[in-house]
Amino acid sequence: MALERTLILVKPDGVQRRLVGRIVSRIEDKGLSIIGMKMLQVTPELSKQHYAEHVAKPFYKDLEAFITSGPVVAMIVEGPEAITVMRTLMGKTNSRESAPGTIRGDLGASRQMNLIHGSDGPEAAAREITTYFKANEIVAAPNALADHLWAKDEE
Ligand code: D4T
Repeated sequence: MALERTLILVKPDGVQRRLVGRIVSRIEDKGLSIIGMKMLQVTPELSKQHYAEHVAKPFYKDLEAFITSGPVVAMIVEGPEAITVMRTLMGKTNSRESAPGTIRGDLGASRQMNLIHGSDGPEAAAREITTYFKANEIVAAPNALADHLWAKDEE
């Protein structure tokens, strides 16, 4: 198992619906660490960089309009297997199909307005963290509760 970092966005729908606090609470409740956090406006250029794999797809135009429609909250989240743990916590891309108990399953009802983004693998996480954060914006500190959250061989 590995201590991983993942890039999380509370998307414009989450910010407009005043769900930032509840989404952050879900991440903190899980015992993960937030080691970088900021609010920003995604530009069309940043959207194309972030969603490079989707730029040629039919839904990209609407996706860019949505992700640039208002501020987002970007976070770097750290913890054992944080990438997978966050994907599980988020639920399926289409919120209508997301299980109750997940962020999307509990709070959302849309495929596009699905509240939260999380990196889908280690390569994406590394690329996306660099896209959204400068090195000096990462404030990593030891998790003081680690001894109560995981065994040593889980880190
Ligand atoms: P993100 O990347 O935003 O966390 O979403 P996922 O990783 O869960 O899902 P994705 O990359 O497949 O899709 C990116 C983004 O595009 C929206 N979308 C997706 C859309 O508007 N229409 C579609 O048909 C699909 C497949 C939703 C998430």
